[in-house]
Amino acid sequence: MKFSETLIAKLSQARSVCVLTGAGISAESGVPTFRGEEGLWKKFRPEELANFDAFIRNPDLVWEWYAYRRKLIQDVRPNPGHYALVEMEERFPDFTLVTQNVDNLHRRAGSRRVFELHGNIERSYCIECRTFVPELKLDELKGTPRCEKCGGLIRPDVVWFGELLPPGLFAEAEAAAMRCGVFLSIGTSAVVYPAASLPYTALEHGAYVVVINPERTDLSSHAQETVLGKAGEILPLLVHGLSAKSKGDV
Ligand code: BV8
Ligand code: ZN
Repeated sequence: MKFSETLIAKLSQARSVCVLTGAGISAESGVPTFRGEEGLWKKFRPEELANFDAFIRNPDLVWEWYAYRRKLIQDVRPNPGHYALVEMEERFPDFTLVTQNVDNLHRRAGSRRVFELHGNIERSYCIECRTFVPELKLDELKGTPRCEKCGGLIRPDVVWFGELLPPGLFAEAEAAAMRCGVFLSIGTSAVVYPAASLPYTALEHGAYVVVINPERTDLSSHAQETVLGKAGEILPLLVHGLSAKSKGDV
């Protein structure tokens, strides 16, 4: 895999790097993407499940779906793509990892500063008294869990369509996109907003924007580069290429 001189040079000089990830970075761990062939949305339509009204209409159906995804995520492990981003966090003084994924795999890989824009499927809270409930025992999960304090419905701590992102978090992600020298958009179709606006914010502020994806995305026609391939294969090579550069091997 030969990376462009420019990409290696830009990354070698960069003090500030911002990364946006989507479902694609977890694909090689065995987590289905949303719009891929085996995509999650193929079986379920988002508006049916990932929004508050659907939850109120049929909380059992929505919990069945989240329990299915939580079980799936519990049985997989981070892949070399996740671990390469942990190494990047060590390497760059100002490194910001922004993810749309709710699968907790970046944290499990060891990434410390992770902006979970759309929440985390491993957390849940009461819609009435907002109490966060401790670890929900999945195998005991029959139907919709209730709040021990007030009896209210418990929901997963994820951002549903039509819901605002965690206040402040998106503003911090946007600030990172504005100040970064290099912005990597990894494993995302970049169609869900406002997350998908981050690479464009970086472009407007002069960053070198690179798409890493087995296929071109809407962003590819605006980004400086699109590196075609799987994140779990590309990212370790990129980190390796950088360290080789700094050791002056190349
Ligand atoms: C909001 C959590 C304010 C839940 C998710 C502006 C324009 C148009 C629409 C809107 C707009 N602003 C707001 C909207 C509405 C909406 C939206 O964006 N709709 C889209 C569909 C058009 N946005 C919202 O509702 C947001 N809230 O705006 O609030 C507001 C309030 C009221 C009214 C208006 C506005 C909230 C959005 C958050 C929704 N929650 N997830 C859950 O997970 O259950 S979104 C969910 O879907 C994910 O988090 C992610 O964001 C998205 C899926 O995208 P990807 O992760 O990119 O996955 P995908 O499958 O699409 O692509 C995978 C890619 O990986 C592919 O390109 C593939 O080629 C690649 N790949 C595959 N294998 C690999 C790989 N890449 C690398 N390596 C591999 N091995
Ligand atoms: Zn409660």
